[in-house]
Amino acid sequence: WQAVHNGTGHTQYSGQVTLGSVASGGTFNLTDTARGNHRTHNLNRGTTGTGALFSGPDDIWGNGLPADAETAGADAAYGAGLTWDYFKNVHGRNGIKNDGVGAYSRVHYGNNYVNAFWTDSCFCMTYGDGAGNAKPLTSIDVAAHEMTHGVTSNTAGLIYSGESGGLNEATSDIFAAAVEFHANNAQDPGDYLVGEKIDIRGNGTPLRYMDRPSRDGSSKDYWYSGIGSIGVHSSSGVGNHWFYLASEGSGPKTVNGVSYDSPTYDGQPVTPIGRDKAALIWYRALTTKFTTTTNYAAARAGTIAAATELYGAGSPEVTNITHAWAAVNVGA
Ligand code: ASN
Ligand code: ZN
Repeated sequence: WQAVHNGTGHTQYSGQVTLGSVASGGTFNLTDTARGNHRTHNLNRGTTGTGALFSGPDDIWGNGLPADAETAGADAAYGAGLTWDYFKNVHGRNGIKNDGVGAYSRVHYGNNYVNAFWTDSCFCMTYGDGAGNAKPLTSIDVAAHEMTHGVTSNTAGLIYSGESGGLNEATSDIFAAAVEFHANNAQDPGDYLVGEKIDIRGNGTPLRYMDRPSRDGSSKDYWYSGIGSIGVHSSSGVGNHWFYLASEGSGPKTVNGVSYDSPTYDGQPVTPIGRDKAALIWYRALTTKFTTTTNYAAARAGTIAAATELYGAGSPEVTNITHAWAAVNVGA
């Protein structure tokens, strides 16, 4: 006999949250029946296998501190739930494969592991605990980034190298930002930064910036011939910058207390359409226009086609996103 519950998570990054859980034989486990039975597992420093489904005698998960093994589980479960809800509520997508079936999360991967990743073969996402100043990689944006890799794999299938690899990475950063804004969590409000909670470099800076991607020292603000030869986490800058410009426009701006200043390649200003429309356009392009080999020129064409279907030929949305592509040096 099983009963669906709503447990209480005490997360490290997002405060107290509600988590889907199941009661079975006097114990509770972290299975989210409202989201395709998405499960959260503890690898307990292992690096292979499924680990153990989090379970316990109460329905309280974590204490807000990383020393409690359940805390990372609470954060990961919360991030997966927010990402599920975002794709469902905003895009009408019912899970990673749009079939209502949940994935699973694995936390406490290895020792001092400073990364997180999605794996197609296990249909799962995995989180390290960080090391030194770098905290556990279980923030909302990192969870949304990794889960979005699953969505990309099951839609456009953007090959993870060259320009399509940069677009694959940009897609994960774009929806990471969108999920974080949509969540509207008081402890972790939405921003156009990636991994700002993790302190991965130990100096308080985020992993990536979308308003001016080169702020991280390696990402590119603008397309150039040969950008397909650099790392996918750097060529993604062009797509991230496009999304920022389309959402918020060029120049200085403060959103949720974070200050941005987004430049343009051609020096021309970009008028924003807002992040909700920009995200709808990207999702429609990802799921109906992009293919495994889409490059930046094709992404421009695909988003313009998607925006034309959504808002009409000659609409301000089409005009402004076209300007945003010119502003990242992706021309006609
Ligand atoms: N965190 C990285 C990512 O999702 C892991 C990787 O580089 N494969 O892109
Ligand atoms: Zn990624």
